Amino acid sequence: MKDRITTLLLIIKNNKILLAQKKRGFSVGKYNGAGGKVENGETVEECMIRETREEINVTPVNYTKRAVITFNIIEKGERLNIIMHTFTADDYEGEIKESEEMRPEWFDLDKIPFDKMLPDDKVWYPVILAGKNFEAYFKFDENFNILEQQLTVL
Ligand code: 8DG
Repeated sequence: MKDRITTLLLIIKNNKILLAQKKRGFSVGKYNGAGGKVENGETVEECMIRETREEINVTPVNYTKRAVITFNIIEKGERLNIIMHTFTADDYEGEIKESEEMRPEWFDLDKIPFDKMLPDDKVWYPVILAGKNFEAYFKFDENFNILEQQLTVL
């Protein structure tokens, strides 16, 4: 089975979280952190910083790796593991700006729009927000329903 390495960054500052609404791609209309696929020769950290600059125009400050989440999905009829290295940052440099890909927006931590997010997010965001690091696995069917899930706090 093929693997795809990706990153995600959540900026959490002053009791608010910065999410961004995807303007194109597989999860159009949904809110997510900044992130994308690791490119050739790049470390996951370099990818996380590059994707954040490209998508919301800021550079993360004080970031930490918090989780590795594996999404086992079906793409073009084949099972694929998307491995997502998940970071948080408590600050950033620069000015937050909308890009062609994402429209950023701050949310209170108790008003995260899970109904407009991918279905696994409501499972693992509370773990991150509780300050814990973890590893998780989600298996999806072709309609992005969760078939199996595991989460281990580290
Ligand atoms: P491209 O469209 O420019 O080719 O791609 P990209 O920006 O490099 O990557 P992408 O495939 O659009 O990135 C998908 C992002 O979404 C990446 O950060 C990983 C993340 N992601 C999933 N599945 C899930 C999920 O179920 N929940 C969350 N929160 N994020 C997810 O791929």
